[in-house]
Amino acid sequence: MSYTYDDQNIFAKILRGEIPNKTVLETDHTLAFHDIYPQAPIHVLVIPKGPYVCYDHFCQEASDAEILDFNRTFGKVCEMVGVKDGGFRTIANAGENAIQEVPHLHFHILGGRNLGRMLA
Ligand code: DGP
Repeated sequence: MSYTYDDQNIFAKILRGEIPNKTVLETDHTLAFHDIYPQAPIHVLVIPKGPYVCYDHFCQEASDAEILDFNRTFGKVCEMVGVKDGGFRTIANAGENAIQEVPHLHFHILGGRNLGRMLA
């Protein structure tokens, strides 16, 4: 499966500085920022800076440096926003069935309340 990246998506615009964001952490390859429509007291998005539509795309085409940076940044962000003690949920929607709204890979980090069961 090949992916086509739309560089007019909202996160591409955030990465280009065309739309403001509330940054939690920025590294060479990764940006983490607060979700504009938080679904929990803590709701942060972690995105690679590279043009990847979804996690599968990222895993197939990102460099080792990008993958390492994304994962290490994810861990640092969890520490920074304080979700580790109470626990948290990570979601990465991909494609139509998951109703992915923004076609640029993003990991949601949700925490700060009991999130209920997801896989019921
Ligand atoms: P998803 O359905 O997984 O594609 O989630 C997209 C998320 O992106 C959703 O929780 C709302 C968030 N979002 C959409 N537009 C913006 C924006 O302009 N700024 C920020 N910070 N978040 C946005």
